[in-house]
Amino acid sequence: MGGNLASCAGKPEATLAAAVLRLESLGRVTARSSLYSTEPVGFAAQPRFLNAVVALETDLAARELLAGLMAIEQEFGRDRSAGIANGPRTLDLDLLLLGDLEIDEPDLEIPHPRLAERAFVLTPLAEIAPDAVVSGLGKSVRQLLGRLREDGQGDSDAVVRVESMEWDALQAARASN
Ligand code: PH2
Ligand code: MG
Ligand code: MG
Repeated sequence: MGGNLASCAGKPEATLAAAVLRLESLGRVTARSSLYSTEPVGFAAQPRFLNAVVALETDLAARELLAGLMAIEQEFGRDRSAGIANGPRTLDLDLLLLGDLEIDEPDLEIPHPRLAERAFVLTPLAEIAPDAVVSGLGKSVRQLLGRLREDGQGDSDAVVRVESMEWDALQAARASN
């Protein structure tokens, strides 16, 4: 998940925290990474992003899950019509992995096709699923992140772990539900 514009929920950290709660409508959130401040990739002239990764246990099929994620993006004001590719957004919910499923269709690719190149994805993903094997690539998340770092990515301010009251409060909110 990621975002770099304020939404109806507030700042991006509030949006991401609120989105985790909404993900509970699609299944059970079983793990979540720390929150990271990340350098924009693909289009530089925009604010830094906040990114995180969560694990969701769900009975939904890939397409149903995708539809659910897009509906939640819209609840938080995601406007795809105004979008520059890779540009600023209130909330982006991308499907990274779904078990060992592989789907290669124009509007749905699993595993996420750019996952292995993106430190802002692999760093939080490695926190919650270092040993997950990325189907198609046959490599674990930990291996992919190691390779990215060898290639010189992961310079000091590209992906920085941040503390957030909103994000930390989530645990308490979920526990009391
Ligand atoms: N998402 C993109 C493009 N670029 N950069 C960062 N740092 N974080 C993102 O989530 C991100 C991005 C397309 O979805
Ligand atoms: Mg994305
Ligand atoms: Mg997306």
